[in-house]
Amino acid sequence: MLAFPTRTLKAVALTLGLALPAMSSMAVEWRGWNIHVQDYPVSIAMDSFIRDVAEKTGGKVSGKVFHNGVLGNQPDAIEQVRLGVINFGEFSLGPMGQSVPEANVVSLPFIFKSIPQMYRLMDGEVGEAIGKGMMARGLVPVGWYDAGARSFYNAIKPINTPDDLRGMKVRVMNNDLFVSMIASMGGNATPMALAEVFQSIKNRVVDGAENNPPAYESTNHYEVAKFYSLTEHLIIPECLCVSKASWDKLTPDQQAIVKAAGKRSADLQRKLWAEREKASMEKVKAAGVKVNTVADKKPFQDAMKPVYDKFLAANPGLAGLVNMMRKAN
Ligand code: BDP
Repeated sequence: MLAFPTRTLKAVALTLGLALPAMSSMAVEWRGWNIHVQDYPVSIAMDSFIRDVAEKTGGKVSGKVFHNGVLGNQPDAIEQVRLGVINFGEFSLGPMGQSVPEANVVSLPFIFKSIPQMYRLMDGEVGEAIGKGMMARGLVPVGWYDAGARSFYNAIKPINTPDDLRGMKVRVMNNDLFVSMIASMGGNATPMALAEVFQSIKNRVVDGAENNPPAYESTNHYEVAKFYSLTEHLIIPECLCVSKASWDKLTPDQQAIVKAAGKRSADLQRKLWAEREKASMEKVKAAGVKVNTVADKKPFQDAMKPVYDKFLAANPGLAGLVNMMRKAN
């Protein structure tokens, strides 16, 4: 058999208008989606991931992460990665629930009992079940990142009981579960892209939102919503995901490299996250934010019953997983 260099084959194929099968010897350049600012734990870990991949594949798979959401909002970006238009991204499992039903189990309020428990379950059975759901819908999870716990902030008053949210307009991420979560406490939820939240609070289109300390701080929302109430109602992990379309074009060796780099980047992200959480809390307090802890979370947990009932009625196939998570220590 005659051996032609890949370049020649490619040129011939192009001239003849033929499609070439994916060739592992061809170098690819990936684009990565990220919503966060450049010095955010997620951003640093993603940059390190793609550098690591480039180095270990000898430059065959390299790329660049586009920070600050410049490649579009999160719900759109999830679809773009599913389609392979964008090669990888770091997503909250919150908005991902709209395309991957299994991911919704972590968007049930108070489902995890603590961050260490979330790690344990995500690194085990729960992560596996969600990962399978993602794979079936075009996303390959290569690392579970930490996003701490989300709490309410607003421009009006501290939240101490579910009733304090009555009548309040609260921005939520794009997922029906969060709309019913706010409704169950008598508030009005507005799903909205993160990029619009600052102006919307400033102009009082909404009264507040909810997020973890680093997101509250890095988006400057603390400048316009000065009450931060530590309800910690949602612990939603995040995922570094590769598009299955891009993944399928890699050799098994390259796939192993990408997986290992994803795992290393998650270890780095989790370490950076813990540090940033502390720094963000200090920064917002120094800026005059009134932080209150919520001594009794039970009334909030009790208020979530309709959210669970509705979810389980609509997703009977996920009841086993949800029950397992609720019983887990
Ligand atoms: C942050 C997540 C980010 C979400 C954002 C939001 O890291 O992925 O887009 O919350 O509330 O904590 O939209």
